[in-house]
Amino acid sequence: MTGSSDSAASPWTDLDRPPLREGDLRHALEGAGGLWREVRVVAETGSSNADLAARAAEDEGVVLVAEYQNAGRGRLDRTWTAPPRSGLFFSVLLHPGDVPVARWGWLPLLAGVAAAEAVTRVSGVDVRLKWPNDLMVGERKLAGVLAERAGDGVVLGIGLNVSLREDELPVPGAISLALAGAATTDRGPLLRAVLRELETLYRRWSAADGDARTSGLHTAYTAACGTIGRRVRVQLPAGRVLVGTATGIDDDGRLLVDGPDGPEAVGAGDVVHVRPTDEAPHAY
Ligand code: BT5
Repeated sequence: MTGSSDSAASPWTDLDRPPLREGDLRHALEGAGGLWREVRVVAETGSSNADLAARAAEDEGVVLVAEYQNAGRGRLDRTWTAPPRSGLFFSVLLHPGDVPVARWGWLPLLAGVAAAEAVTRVSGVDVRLKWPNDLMVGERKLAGVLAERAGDGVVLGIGLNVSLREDELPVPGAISLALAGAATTDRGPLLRAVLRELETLYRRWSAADGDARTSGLHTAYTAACGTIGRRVRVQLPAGRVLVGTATGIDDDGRLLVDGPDGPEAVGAGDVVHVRPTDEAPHAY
């Protein structure tokens, strides 16, 4: 799992991208009754999500941070790619055992809210969520969340672009904090802030038995979500495309879309924010 990232690192990376300091992170986060009981930083791995999924039987509260992933995972078999130390790539293991499984679908949304709030606060960059849990700066993607069921647990993974230059972006629609004019690109404080916010929201949500309304998560998500009120084009899993106006989020975290056939609740799909002029002409 661990190894040297030398093969993938350029001299520029090593000079200008200092490593995360595991000791500082552990000191700040571990113990004292907090959720995070083990924080580890590895130089390289395939996927931090895959590594923690293999450890799903352990107690919750493990955090694994990779300085580089050579097989980073996105949703739906897609990939997450970024140069060594250019961002934060980490996963956490949770066991929301007391919360009804039907409500676990809120966890990736919760992670999105926590990351967006913490990153906005520390970096000064206005980060909004694109449903379900992409972190966006304007219409460009800053970070993504991947939640995977593993045994009795859930592995939440977050990939956040911090110092990538324009020519390093893996896809044209991406952005980094540096490119967005962030007040800081120091990854330690950013990671600590995200993990603290994640702990706060997770405890609140768990204490409310996963009820998004009474825990305040529904309100927080709605406030952070830039999709609501927008015209959207949704690529649904079955291949159908739905175009309409996003009006809100239901109690299950689904996106409510007012489409040509009336209101619809979308549980999974890829959303594109569209300007009315971008829409394909309606077929009458
Ligand atoms: C996601 O998937 O956005 C979830 C990404 C989660 C990555 C973290 S890193 C730590 C943990 N360990 C893992 O192995 N994964 C998690 P999705 O919505 O499917 O988006 C993937 C798509 O985003 C790709 O197909 C690309 O188009 C684009 N993409 C890939 N790398 C990107 C990057 N660095 N920045 C912005 N977009 C990227």
